[in-house]
Amino acid sequence: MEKITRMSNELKDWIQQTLKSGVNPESIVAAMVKKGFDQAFAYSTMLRILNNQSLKTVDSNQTPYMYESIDVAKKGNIITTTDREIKVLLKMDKPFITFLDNVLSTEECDQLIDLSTNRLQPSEIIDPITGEKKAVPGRTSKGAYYYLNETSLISTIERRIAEITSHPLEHGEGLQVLNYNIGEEYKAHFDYFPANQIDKDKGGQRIATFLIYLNNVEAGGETIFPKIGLSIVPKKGTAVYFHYGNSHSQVDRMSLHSSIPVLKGEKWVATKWIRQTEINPTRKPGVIVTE
Ligand code: PD2
Ligand code: ZN
Repeated sequence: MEKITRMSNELKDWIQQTLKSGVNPESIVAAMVKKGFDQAFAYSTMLRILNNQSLKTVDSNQTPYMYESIDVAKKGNIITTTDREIKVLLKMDKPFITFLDNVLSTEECDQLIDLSTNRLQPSEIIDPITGEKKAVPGRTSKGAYYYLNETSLISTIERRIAEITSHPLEHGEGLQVLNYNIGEEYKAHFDYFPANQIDKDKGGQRIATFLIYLNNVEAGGETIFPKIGLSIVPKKGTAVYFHYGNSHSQVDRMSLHSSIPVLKGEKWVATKWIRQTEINPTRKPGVIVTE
């Protein structure tokens, strides 16, 4: 169904009144999306109405997120690893996002797709209430999961990610390869865990995501950051790296993101979620949908 991208004056008045009555902007946006509004449109309208003051970026029980300097941002426009030169294409501070080119070679992308094709299973999320894994309509892709250093290809990729991000390989969850067919998507979510599901003995909170694009998608399939109106178009061998957890254990709600439906072709990505400390490498990954 076509999403609504126009706003009547009545609706604008209603939003202003509702904001005045103390309702949180994010709840209003969520209500608009439920009513059929395009999410990016709903956020940009809300920002306009708020005179471009930033939207609330934290849980109600969290003090404002404190942005800290991120190692990648200090590495210049070309990041040199032991085996590759990575080119920085885009940098953003708040939320911290960087888009990188030449992260994987064409051959590495193809090999990872080949390795994963027979291993795909319906993707699951972790239920934020029960903590159990389950398939949900909001995440229609299929996924293949790998243990740390499972093959030499996985090992090479993991070492490279660790060198680029300066986060030790052991802080990373097992690599996850996702495949989306036409119409498949991953609705808006945060990658970090709700406070009640952080296991301090198993790496603690997730603080960053390294997402590698393994193919070009003919139409659709962008990774969207709806709160800032950013859309990343998949390009084979590139990666988006975003950071959302600081040394005070705060999480950045500006990191909300989604993968919009593939319209033509298919989409392959590899995701590495990074934790605060070393995790048990036998644990398989999962993601929380909270919005
Ligand atoms: O495939 C994507 O673009 C995407 C978007 C949002 C992947 C993830 N999140 C993820 O793996 O967390
Ligand atoms: Zn995600």
